[in-house]
Amino acid sequence: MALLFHSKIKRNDWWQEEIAKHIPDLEVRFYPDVGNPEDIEFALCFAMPHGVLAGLPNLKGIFSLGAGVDHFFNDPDFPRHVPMARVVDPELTDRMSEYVVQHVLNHHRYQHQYDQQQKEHVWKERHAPAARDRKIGILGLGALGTGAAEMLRNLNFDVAGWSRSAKNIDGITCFHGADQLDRFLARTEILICLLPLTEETTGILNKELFAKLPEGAALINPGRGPHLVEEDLIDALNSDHLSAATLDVFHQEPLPEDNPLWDHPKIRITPHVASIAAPDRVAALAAQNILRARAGEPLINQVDPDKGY
Ligand code: NDP
Ligand code: OXD
Repeated sequence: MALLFHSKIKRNDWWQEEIAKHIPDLEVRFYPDVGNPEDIEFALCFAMPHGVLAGLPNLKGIFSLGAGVDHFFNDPDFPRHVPMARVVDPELTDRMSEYVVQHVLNHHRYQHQYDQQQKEHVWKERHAPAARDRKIGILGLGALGTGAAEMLRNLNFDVAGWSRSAKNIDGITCFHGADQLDRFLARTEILICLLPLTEETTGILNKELFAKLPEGAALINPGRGPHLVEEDLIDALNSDHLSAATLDVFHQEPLPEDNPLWDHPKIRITPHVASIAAPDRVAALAAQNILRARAGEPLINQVDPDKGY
């Protein structure tokens, strides 16, 4: 029996070695070299071409190479009955928290405005409030949202978060559900989106939501591109309702050269690098789950196909 691997980053020999460290007798095949589809017991992948997983009749487990699993559900033929798992890993969380802190500090200390001032040779001081008086809001209080919230709290920011179910996190003001979203937004000066991409969250960063943020609020989106309605962001920045935005993820990646987001003076762009799980950790997690699936045990970090994350 074999594992089928697919990633946009081609380091096949390396993955073979990493997986062999844990399960030496597992044959690893690299898409598109599937061989006999009946041999494939597991898949470890990101953005596998649509329909491929549905053609593997003996699959016992599907593992995402990343934290997000929207790439699975985008496939109309995705075999939802096969147990699936995603990556939850402290190092992945720490890297995301670093990204969030880096960009929160930029917005908090007006770095976007100073970058512009430098281009225009303008000397104009702006004094940021104390961190305890800066209100940060995180959409999504899962593995990544909670990690970022805690790191920001430890820098003394006034941090709130919003999730689907109720939470109780030390030092974080927690809101949940559609009924509490407006109250959460009304207090948020720097908004970070760390939601998974689902039917419910697609397009959530839109003009109605921006209108509920205080004047001058900033946005950081390391979630997924389709969370954002790009035209609504451009309008909100042009009208000065929002002051600036940092975007890591996009509807189309790489971001097409002619996309207007590139040149907007209030937008800072990073190329989907907010966080990444180290391959040795991903291979170790997949190996643990392979052994569990073979023993008929539930997977670690199992994804609920009904919730979509
Ligand atoms: P989790 O599944 O751990 O957390 C998701 C959070 O979102 C949970 O708190 C959940 O609420 C909340 N949520 C989901 N749907 C809703 C909803 N409809 N209304 C309110 N809250 C909702 O995910 P992670 O924290 O591990 O990852 C989040 C996302 O980050 C990934 O899905 C991926 O898109 C993105 N990501 C981006 C990376 C990058 O480099 N840019 C790297 C890694 C991930 P509840 O707790 O109640 O279930
Ligand atoms: C992920 C990502 O989901 O890298 O892990 O975006």
